[in-house]
Amino acid sequence: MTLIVHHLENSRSQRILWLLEELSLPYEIVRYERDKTTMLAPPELKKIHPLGKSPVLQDTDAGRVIIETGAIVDYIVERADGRMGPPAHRDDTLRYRQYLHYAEGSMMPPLLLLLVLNRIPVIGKTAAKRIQPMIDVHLDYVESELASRPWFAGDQISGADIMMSFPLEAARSRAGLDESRPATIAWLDKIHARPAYQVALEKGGPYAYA
Ligand SMILES: N[C@@H](CCC(=O)N[C@@H](CS)C(=O)NCC(=O)O)C(=O)O
Repeated sequence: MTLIVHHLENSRSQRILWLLEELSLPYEIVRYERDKTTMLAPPELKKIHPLGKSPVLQDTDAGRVIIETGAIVDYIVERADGRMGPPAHRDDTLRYRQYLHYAEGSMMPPLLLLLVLNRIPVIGKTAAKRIQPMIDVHLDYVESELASRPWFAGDQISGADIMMSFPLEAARSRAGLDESRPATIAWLDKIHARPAYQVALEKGGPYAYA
């Protein structure tokens, strides 16, 4: 099995490197730099997949190209015989599934909107103030969840934690996540201290959120 991660600097795809390191699976990385002005991915990424977004996982043996972080996490977990996948307990399984979708489906959209609005002079900053309360609802929910269990799905680290890392790192860097939400900050510190996270960071290159 040859897995190639098409990895954009300072991006969501850092999560895939972290997952592969947690699982000790062999993989290769093709690194891409953002355009310095637009911050978009370079056009070469469109040669791998028409959307030109990262992450993209290429499985050369199977002749497959997979996009969407959650789908890539599922694919890798399957390849790893379920390690880091849905836990055995039914409630934990349901939470695992929820967070796999929640990270990109619910939490990332307002964070992305905030980023875009903050780049628009004057009007953007005013509009951004309306987005912050929406993000706060998510941050309060996550804080209550992490105050009641050590990992997102339950007692064990899983793909749910991998998925939630990027929105929470982004929230800390640009959306007011701070020590006033101690369980979430403790969880971030805990994932950042993991050896696999650190190795992934080293291999991935520039990542402004850790
Ligand atoms: N929901 C998708 C989002 C993919 C996405 O937007 N990736 C960003 C990286 S943070 C990207 O490639 N941005 C560069 C661009 O849009 O050109 C996923 O989770 O894979």
